[in-house]
Amino acid sequence: MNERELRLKSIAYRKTILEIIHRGGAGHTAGSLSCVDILNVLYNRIMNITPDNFDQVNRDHYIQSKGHSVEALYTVLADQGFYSRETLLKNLNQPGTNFVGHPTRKIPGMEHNTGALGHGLSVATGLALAARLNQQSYRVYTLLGDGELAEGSSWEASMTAAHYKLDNLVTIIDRNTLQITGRTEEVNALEPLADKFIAFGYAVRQVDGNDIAALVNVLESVPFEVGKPNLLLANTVKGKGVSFMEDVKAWHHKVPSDEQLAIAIAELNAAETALEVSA
Ligand SMILES: Cc1ncc(C[n+]2csc(CCOP(=O)(O)OP(=O)(O)O)c2C)c(N)n1
Ligand SMILES: [Mg+2]
Repeated sequence: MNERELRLKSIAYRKTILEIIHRGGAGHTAGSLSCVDILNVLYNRIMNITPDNFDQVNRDHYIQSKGHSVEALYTVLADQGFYSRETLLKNLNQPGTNFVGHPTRKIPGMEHNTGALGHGLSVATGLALAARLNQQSYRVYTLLGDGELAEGSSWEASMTAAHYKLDNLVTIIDRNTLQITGRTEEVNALEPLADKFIAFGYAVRQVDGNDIAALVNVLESVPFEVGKPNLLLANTVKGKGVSFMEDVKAWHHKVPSDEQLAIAIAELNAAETALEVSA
């Protein structure tokens, strides 16, 4: 998929995320919008994960440690053909469904249960180490929130990943600078974040995590350094793509009203038209 197609996909994904959260009456709106460009590039350009190979071990693996942004992942998995978009639209948060507010392995294409923050990197590190031990060629990708880094287990896993020189592990931080209760730097400061990861033994790159071309570029350059785990600091905007949601704390898990949904969809339609006209 080329860059223009990927950019159109991101707009379509954003519309679906908003629609399912609106219909389902709950969800993590802004965190899904901040990371959806990353998921788009991973699933449509970088990773080797399909409904046909999902039961095989020697394919890439993706663990979404910031499980609360499951609406972005549900949307992308539907588009990959793990289930239909209609199934997702109809079921999110409905009684008796498996399409609940955090990832579970009851959903086709879902690698691991997450939602309690701080677990994904440990599991991803284990999977990456297993590839090394079993002489398999797959890579393991995991996405963490920046607020999530308050969980100490992420740093324990980082020590292990560096110790075992897991350059088949790609850890991406959705660095939107907000967590649930405010700015990360006010709640539990992270900076200097890149320096911390370098000190833990990662090869670190930074990218605009809402820029499709930049994401393709950097993710195609993995491994960043042979013998070191990869860390991508993806600078994103929480609520990206919808003017009144961007960088606003309250949209962490606020649900758009009918009117807000209409305005948001109109904005995304305008972005889509602008992209089509520029072709
Ligand atoms: C162990 C644990 N503690 C608390 C929570 C509640 N919680 C859900 S989302 C969130 C904020 C996460 O912030 P961040 O990782 O920055 O996510 P993003 O900004 O990408 O939405 C918190 C504290 C949780 N899910 N798990
Ligand atoms: Mg955050």
